[in-house]
Amino acid sequence: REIAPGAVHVPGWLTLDEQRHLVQECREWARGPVPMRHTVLPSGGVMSVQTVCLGWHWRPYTYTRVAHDVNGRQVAAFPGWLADLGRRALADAYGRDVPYEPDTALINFYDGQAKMGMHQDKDERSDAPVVSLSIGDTCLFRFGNTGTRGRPYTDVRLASGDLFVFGGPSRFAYHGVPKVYPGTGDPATGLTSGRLNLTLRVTGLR
Ligand code: MD5
Ligand code: FE
Repeated sequence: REIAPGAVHVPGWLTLDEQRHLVQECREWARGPVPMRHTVLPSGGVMSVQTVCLGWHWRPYTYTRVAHDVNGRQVAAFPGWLADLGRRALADAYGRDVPYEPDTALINFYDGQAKMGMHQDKDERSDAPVVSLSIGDTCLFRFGNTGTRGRPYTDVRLASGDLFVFGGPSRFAYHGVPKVYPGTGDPATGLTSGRLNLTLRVTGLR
């Protein structure tokens, strides 16, 4: 389960009921106030994943309360129950209670063609762990290293219900999603195709 120091994979952590609840909530969050959409990069490129944010609106390379790049509206609040879920996730992954006050969630939807290139998550001003929850189709997740975006990698399949925590020395490692495997999810989650990934984060902003 410990892929690297601080990087812990807990397969099947979410119950089916929890996954169904999260899928329902994600459908609602995807509607607005800021709709889920493909993020446009400063280069002009368009991300293949679709994203909606809670608490803070992420745009490379900043977080704001208001989605200036979409519709100028303030994003939906980060709910207390989701912070509770994040604390339970950390406790189960690390085997001890850790203080954790996430204030933003990035919710990514991958259709069968979507991928995410190797990158580091450096827009947060905090080294607190990132909690990642996967629902729907299985993906190939590529966990790299902190020094370079290239090899060595550890490839891991992330399936529906899996928890991954990235803390300590793994917080700023390169990582990406080279592939999703269509048709591998359980329709009982309420998601009939594609993959949802929720990441809970501490922005360090106020
Ligand atoms: C995903 N999302 O599956 C991944 C899961 C993103 C993103 O990469 O930026 O939205 S989060 C994986 C992650 C987060 C923070 C640190 C590390 C991995 N890491 O150090 O490997 O959609
Ligand atoms: Fe990332």
